[in-house]
Amino acid sequence: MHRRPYTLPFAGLTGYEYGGVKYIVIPVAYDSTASFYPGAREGPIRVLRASEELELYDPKLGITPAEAGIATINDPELPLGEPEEAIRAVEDICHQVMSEKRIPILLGGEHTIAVGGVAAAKRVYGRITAVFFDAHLDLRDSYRGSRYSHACTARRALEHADRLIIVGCREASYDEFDYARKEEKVTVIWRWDILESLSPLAEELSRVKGAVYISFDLDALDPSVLPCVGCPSPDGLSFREAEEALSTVVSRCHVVAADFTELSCMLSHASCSMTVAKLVYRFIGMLEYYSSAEGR
Ligand SMILES: [Mn+2]
Repeated sequence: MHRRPYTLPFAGLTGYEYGGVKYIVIPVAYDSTASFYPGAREGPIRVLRASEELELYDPKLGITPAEAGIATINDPELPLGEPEEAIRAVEDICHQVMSEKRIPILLGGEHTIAVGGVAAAKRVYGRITAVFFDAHLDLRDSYRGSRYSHACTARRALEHADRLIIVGCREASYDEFDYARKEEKVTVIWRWDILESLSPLAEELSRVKGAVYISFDLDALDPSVLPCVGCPSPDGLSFREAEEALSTVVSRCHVVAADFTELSCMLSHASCSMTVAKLVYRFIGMLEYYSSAEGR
């Protein structure tokens, strides 16, 4: 006998035939290497539950993003203690979705799942730029004995990405800082670089060619906006800054996949899952808004 509860659909959207949808939400209830607050595996279900309360019309964008078709697949069963296998499973699912020219939106779960997403994007699109939003550089080669720790996410993603832009960062070990400075493929746009304007990000993106994968570690946001993350860090992005930064990427680049990770439920706060649901839905709205404007 095999029992697995079916996941909730994002924004309560049911009734879509998988064949007709453009956006595939993939809940990834994976956490295995949390070093501060655990609980990220509860993140996806909380976001999906909150997303049922979203208004489907987005008055800021003036569109109904749901009309493009958003389907949610059942969360994959992942080997929690086997990070490499779990990442490979995420890669396989993303590869399938992207091979069908659909856009996977991963809901984490631990940030490490981004490695699977970036690897799949590389396989499908050939050249890939990863744009990471993160309070941390995550460029350690290994952390507490694991090369697949959440603290190594960007370093592992670099094994697949042609370029990596890390945005909103404000925490790093000296070794990571030094590595980022020396590694030609990496550009860091520190939190203090974008306090006044997002032009350093826009300028960097003007040099990007080919497909872009966005990884949004939710600790990029300020803890006053989103306290419930695995590894909070002060002086983060406001919700509006995050929106504008995402819009800066989406309006300039061909975004092929994204993840939103590290919502932790240990510090559960009623507004947190709704904040994430809203950010994800607005992001899908931006993709839709700019793709219809440019006929992508
Ligand atoms: Mn982080």
